[in-house]
Amino acid sequence: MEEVVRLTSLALAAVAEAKDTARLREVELEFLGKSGSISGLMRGIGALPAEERKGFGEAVNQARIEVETALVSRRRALREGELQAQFANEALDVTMPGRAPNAGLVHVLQQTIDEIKRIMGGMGFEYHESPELEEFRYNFDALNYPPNHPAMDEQDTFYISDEVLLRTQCTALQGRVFEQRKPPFRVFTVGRTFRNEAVDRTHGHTFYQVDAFMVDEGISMAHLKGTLAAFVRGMLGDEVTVRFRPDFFPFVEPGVDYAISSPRLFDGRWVELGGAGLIHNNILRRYGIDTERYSGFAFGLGVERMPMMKHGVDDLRYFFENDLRFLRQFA
Ligand code: FA5
Repeated sequence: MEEVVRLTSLALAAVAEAKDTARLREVELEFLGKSGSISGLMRGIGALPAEERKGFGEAVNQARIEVETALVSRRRALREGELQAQFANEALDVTMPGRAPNAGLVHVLQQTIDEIKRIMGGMGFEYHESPELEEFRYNFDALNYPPNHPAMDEQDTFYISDEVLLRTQCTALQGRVFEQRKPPFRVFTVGRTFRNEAVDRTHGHTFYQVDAFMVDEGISMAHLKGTLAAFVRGMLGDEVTVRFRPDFFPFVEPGVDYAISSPRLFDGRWVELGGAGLIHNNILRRYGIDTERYSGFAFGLGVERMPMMKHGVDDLRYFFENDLRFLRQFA
């Protein structure tokens, strides 16, 4: 009997001292497991005198129950503590500032191109893609340049072969459309153009152009000027005025260069934006269009000029240098 009391108090002390549930499991096996010391007491029961056996058995069971109860409550307490520790360990501070996402921004020229497409589209012009690597015949022949015409020298460019070149003007789209479409139509394109140019503040070897043209009955210079004015006002504000001056391009007659000015931009100075005119009858006839019935206008312009005016940028080379300090100003 003393052994029962001794083992019980040993077991209870071990339970109380266990620091974690793993240790508790060891204590359980040590005393109550199959070969545990309290379980082992029962094995000696046969050696006792018969009248003591019942009392001894009851005492051992009592001891077992007592130790088991202690184990259960200690385990609960330890588990609670272990969970608390785990929670503390895994705690997330949801108020901590996050990592700022590293978002890019749309390049100022692309912003301008998107705006051009929106405004031209709004005026009923269909957008057409056209190739940067262009055939000589579309870049020049189809546009009424006679062979060896000096006007070609103004657009000296990069030849891939005698027939293929980097286009010098987006007007090269005209022949491709005239081959496939019958009037009326309104079409435009935006894209890169290339010229073997002495590069300076306002001239690049690579730059963007918009080119638009429209063919319908009774189209006149008035439609051209009205369309251009609506377009540049959409881009740069309602106060913009458009000035025409006579100019020569083989593919228009009459031809003009046009400049724009706004009291709010560039100190009201005139900025030449592009060339325009009524599509030359030679071109219309070449594509079988009845010039008694139809006429058309065309205009082209340099894209960089617009953000230069709008933001007071005095050198177009900034647009192509990819200096983020410059580009981030247009976020
Ligand atoms: C043309 O390219 C004609 N295709 C425009 C045209 C279209 C006339 C339809 C009539 C009818 P020009 O070479 O002037 O024309 O160029 C047009 C515009 O492109 C210029 O006014 C200018 O804004 C821009 N540009 C021309 N060369 C450069 C360059 N090297 N760098 C930047 N912009 C340029």
